[in-house]
Amino acid sequence: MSRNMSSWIVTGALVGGLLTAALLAVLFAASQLAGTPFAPFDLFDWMARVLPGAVVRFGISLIVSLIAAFNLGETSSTAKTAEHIIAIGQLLALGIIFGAIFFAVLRRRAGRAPLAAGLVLGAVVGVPLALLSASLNISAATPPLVGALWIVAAFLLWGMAHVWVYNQLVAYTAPLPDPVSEGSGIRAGARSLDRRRFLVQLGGATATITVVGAGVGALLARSSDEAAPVAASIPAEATSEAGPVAWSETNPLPNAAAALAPAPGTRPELTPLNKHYRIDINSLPPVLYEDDWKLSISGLVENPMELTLADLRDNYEPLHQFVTLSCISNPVGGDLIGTQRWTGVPLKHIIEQAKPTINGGYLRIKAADGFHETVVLNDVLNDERIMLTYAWDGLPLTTSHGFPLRIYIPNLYGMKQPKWMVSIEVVENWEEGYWVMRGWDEVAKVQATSVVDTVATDSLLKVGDTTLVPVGGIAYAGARGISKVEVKVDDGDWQPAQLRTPLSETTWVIWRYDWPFEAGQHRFTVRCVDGNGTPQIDRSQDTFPSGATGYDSRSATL
Ligand SMILES: Nc1nc2c(c(=O)[nH]1)N[C@H]1C(S)=C(S)[C@@H](COP(=O)(O)O)O[C@H]1N2
Ligand SMILES: [Mo]
Repeated sequence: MSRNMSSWIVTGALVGGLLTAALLAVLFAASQLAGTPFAPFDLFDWMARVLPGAVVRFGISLIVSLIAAFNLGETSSTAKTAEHIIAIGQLLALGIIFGAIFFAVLRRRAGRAPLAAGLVLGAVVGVPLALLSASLNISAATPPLVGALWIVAAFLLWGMAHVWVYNQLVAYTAPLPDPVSEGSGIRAGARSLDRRRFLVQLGGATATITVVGAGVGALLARSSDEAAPVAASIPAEATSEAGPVAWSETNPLPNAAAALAPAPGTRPELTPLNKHYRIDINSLPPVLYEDDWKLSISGLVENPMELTLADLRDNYEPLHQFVTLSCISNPVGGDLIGTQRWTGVPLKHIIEQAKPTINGGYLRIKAADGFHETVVLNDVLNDERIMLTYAWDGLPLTTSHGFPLRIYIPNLYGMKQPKWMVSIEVVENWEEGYWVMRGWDEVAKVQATSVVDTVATDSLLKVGDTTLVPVGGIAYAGARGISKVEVKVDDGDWQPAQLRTPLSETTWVIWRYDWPFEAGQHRFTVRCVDGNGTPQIDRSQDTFPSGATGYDSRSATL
């Protein structure tokens, strides 16, 4: 390759990077302003769906372990931020590569490039992205066609900008009319200076667009949990003159009179709504509007149904359940677990109205983001706790947590429980759900787990002559409940902890152990036994494919 050619390729990469950064900023600002799709996230989400399960799994566990290793904060929100950065970086890299290739191709013909070449470049990158975005159609507020046209238009402009820049650079480097004439050396030097100055100006202009676009976007950033789409659906229970109020703000917890108080530093028994972990396959949560939404119940039923959110809320007696939800990707002691008060309708009542035919055996649930799962029909008919959920803490579900409707199934990890539900189809045969197809456990029953939240070294207790150190945390075994928690200090014997009355039979249980103070550094390990008498598995096992097992422990210096 000639030196000349490689310098054009490097310039093409630079120009591609600058123009793509500016384009991304404009796409971002528009997505925040007008609700158009943000192409990098759509590309990322598409890849998450089509890449082999093992690759996706590797990516997720790498991100989760990096967050833990470097203490980067709450796992699920940090992981989403990391995904966003990767998504943007990926498209930027694509822009750099295409810029380099484009300049190399143009350079093979002498002279100026036609504008049509830019249209071709824009179409080659923009059309697939637009199609992908329209077919996913997850989080954009604009109709798919509008979103697709916008993306194509933006990329065509981006392609033409490449041609314009290229032609400017050609003009600065074109051979001079009379190479032997006096002074041409000086003029060539001046031109290369002009060329450099042009590139610097280009860098300044694109940097300005990038910063302004990103800034405008960030200022407008529609919080992913904006109230707009849900405004119409506040349950009667939550309305007051002051507007919607969370149930927990005005009601005592059902175990408020429990004898045992949590050790200081134990996590909140009811997870605040904005602190609940969020895990799903979307860069941005799907935005559904109550007015356009219906739950369809079809398949092997005598009486197919279409239910609005108001139907679910007004035509059925609401059921309130305190629920602990855990992600199967939660490592031992991890933060992908939370407890809330869920409100909905037992699915049994609705399915009975739809009248499944004799050969119906399973419910196939589909969600707006393409997620899906299969539930055993008999389980639904035998367990009223399996519930279509429309409220958390007395408020409509937030966009991130599945508005308008999600399912609750006791005893199972979150991967079995679709958010953003759109349909239930009664089918004859079992089918693999989204994560089961990608290698995860078919049943996904929660593993018993227990966690040391706190060794409260600054809240020592005096009882007579002894000083006690409150140690505490949670234990959880799904709907099986917890019958016993034990704590071991260093290599001592297992000592029974006290259990606080839980919020319900399906939530975590808060435990506490007041340990007689001994100076020095100590290691506190916890284990539990579920309500059926089955002890927590002690063998350490990774989250894949059936959920993590093993004991949690924490060191403290006293
Ligand atoms: N539609 C849909 N539902 C979904 C998912 C998803 O990606 N899409 N993720 C599941 C997983 S893996 C978990 S752990 C829970 C998390 O629910 P949360 O985000 O409300 O905590 O949602 C489940 N439901
Ligand atoms: Mo999950």
